[in-house]
Amino acid sequence: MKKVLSLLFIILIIASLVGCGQSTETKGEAEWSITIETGDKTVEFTSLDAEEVGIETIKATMKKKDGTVKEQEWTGVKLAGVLEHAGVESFNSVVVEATDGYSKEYDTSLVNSEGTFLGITIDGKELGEDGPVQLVANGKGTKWWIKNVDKIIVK
Ligand SMILES: Nc1nc2c(c(=O)[nH]1)N[C@H]1C(S)=C(S)[C@@H](COP(=O)(O)O)O[C@H]1N2
Ligand SMILES: [Mo]
Repeated sequence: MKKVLSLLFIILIIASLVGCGQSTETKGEAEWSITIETGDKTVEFTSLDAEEVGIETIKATMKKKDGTVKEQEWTGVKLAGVLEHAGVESFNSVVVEATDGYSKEYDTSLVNSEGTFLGITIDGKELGEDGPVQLVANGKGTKWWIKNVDKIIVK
């Protein structure tokens, strides 16, 4: 009887180890990835990293050129949280660049603002041709809202 029990115990341990192996494998599938360049290293920031940082629901208002404002409900991760996750401790400014080459430079106060974040969904929907991620700058004009974010360069 003792032999049977210890055999069962060993099988249980092996089964749980195999189970762990599988869960780390499924963790490898990121939906999107952007690049973060710091002075000394280049790292990837993926949808899985975003989940680790913590995806929040944030309301943001865009100032349109005709003077009107548009409020939308976003999910995303704060830019400051992205930088912290990438191990960035200090910076003077951050350049956010899109796949089409469009870019803007954000100063420390704008980067650390609650309303500056990597937006992932807007009003419950994925971003489609503006995505997979868009830089949202709550309260700022449309030129600060960078679609198709490709790279974050820390200066
Ligand atoms: N990737 C990318 N994002 C961008 C731009 C761009 O050229 N490329 N232009 C910006 C500017 S100047 C404006 S006014 C708005 C235009 O957004 P709309 O086409 O949705 O009005 O996108 C902003 N984000
Ligand atoms: Mo613009």
